[in-house]
Amino acid sequence: MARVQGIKDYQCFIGGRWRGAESGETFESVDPFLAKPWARIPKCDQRDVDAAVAAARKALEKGDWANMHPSQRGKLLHKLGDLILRDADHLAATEVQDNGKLYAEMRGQVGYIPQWYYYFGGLADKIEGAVVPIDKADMFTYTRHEPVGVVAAITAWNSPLLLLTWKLAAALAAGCTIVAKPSEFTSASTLEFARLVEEAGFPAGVFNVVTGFGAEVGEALTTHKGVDKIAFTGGENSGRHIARNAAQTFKRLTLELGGKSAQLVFPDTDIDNAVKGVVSGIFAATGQTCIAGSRLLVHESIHNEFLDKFTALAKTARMGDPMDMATQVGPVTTQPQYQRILSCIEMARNEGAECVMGGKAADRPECGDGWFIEPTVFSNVSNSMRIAQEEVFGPVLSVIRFREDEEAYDIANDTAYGLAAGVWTDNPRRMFTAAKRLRAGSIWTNTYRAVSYMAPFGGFKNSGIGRESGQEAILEYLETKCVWMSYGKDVPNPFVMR
Ligand code: TXE
Repeated sequence: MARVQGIKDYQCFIGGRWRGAESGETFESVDPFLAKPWARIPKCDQRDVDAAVAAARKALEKGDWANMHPSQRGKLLHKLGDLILRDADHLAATEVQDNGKLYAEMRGQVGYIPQWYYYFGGLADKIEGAVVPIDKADMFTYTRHEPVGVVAAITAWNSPLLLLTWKLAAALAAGCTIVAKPSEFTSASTLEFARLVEEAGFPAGVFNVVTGFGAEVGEALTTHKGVDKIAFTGGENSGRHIARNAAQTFKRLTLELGGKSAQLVFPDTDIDNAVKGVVSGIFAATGQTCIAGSRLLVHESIHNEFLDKFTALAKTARMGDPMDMATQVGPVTTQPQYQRILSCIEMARNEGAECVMGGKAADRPECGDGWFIEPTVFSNVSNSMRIAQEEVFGPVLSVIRFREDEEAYDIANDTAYGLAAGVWTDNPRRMFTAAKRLRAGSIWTNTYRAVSYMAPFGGFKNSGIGRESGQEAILEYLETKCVWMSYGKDVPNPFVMR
């Protein structure tokens, strides 16, 4: 796919209007492969956030959206899905120019995104309350599920539209209104996407995009009294800070904060399959994924064979321009992230881990000026090392040996995170035991990195709060109201509880 040449100017989308930031200021978005700016983005501040939240509140409380029948909401979601499909090539190329991930991966993701809008569009008119068979005489009691309100959707740079969609499709189906804030590193695709929301015919104010930095725009949103719920994907520290902000007005909260997921390889597995699965878990997307399988727990009896086969396959990975369909490992998205990965590699060496592959910035000619890191493997890692405990968010694998199954489960669980785990075995007893013993939101057996609009996704422990996708995700965007109606003739004793 072709890149945008020169610098493209973007505007934010507030209350159905395209405009610059109130301050008139902008900031640059940088292409990670070329290490050069390619887009100018409005630098919003508190004033823009106030305007966006006011527009979202207005749309929530009065007018076309507030009065729209859920079936009609579902139709709009469906239409939005169709438009995304129509423009998938363009949206995917925009994401690649912003985040440097492979076009092959982003095109696949964007092509799959419509499914969330179809699925949640179908759910919009099936949000049913219940009649409670109440234990009081002459009383009719029922529940209503109502939209939670104005949602601040704050996303990270690794998969901007997918992460937004996981929030937006459920929130729109529930009847909420949204102020989205994409990462300052990757704002462009969310702004391109907003054009499709407009074209689909959503009323003004239902979906707004403010762009800018976490400390300014993110802070303004997460402390705003007009915001009822925050749905966030990002780093653990930002998540902790946001949860503190949310507590001030008890905003509802969904957090997806990454992980340190383990891939457990048992001796009865098909080694060649497991090798492919572990490679895909850590080197696909250059390891910049919340579900990266960054710890390999391998049985000591197959340790050497596995590692030989693993490094042999990983060494064949083609690095280069992410727009090229043949490229398998692209650059790191941001310069701070590139520096962080290199410092994690240094840290692992200092802790005594043995680097058996990579371990440095890539200086291959095909990498140009991009922020590339060689796929890296550390063996002889102990689970107490920081390299085994901290999320690197890059192509760095830590290899740990185990002897007993129970030991493997204990090591896998010995982390502050709990997002995902991979299990490689042909033994059904191990499959079920691992699924029960591992404390993580997604367990993949003989597969890895599978997600679906139908399957709930989220983390245990420090990996987050709440679930996205699947039927239960809609509950994250609803409040339950209980309505009591007495049809008795007399009001009973007013001095006691009924
Ligand atoms: O994320 P941030 P960063 C992890 C990964 C990475 C680390 C830091 O380990 O190394 O996080 O990445 C907004 N109030 N993940 O610094 O800062 C910010 O503007 C409100 C895991 O890029 O958390 C952006 O829109 N918002 C993760 C979003 O938060 C704030 C994916 C994410 O940025 C804010 C990415 C504040 N005070 C990184 N501060 C995953 N779960 O997959 C920042 N933001």
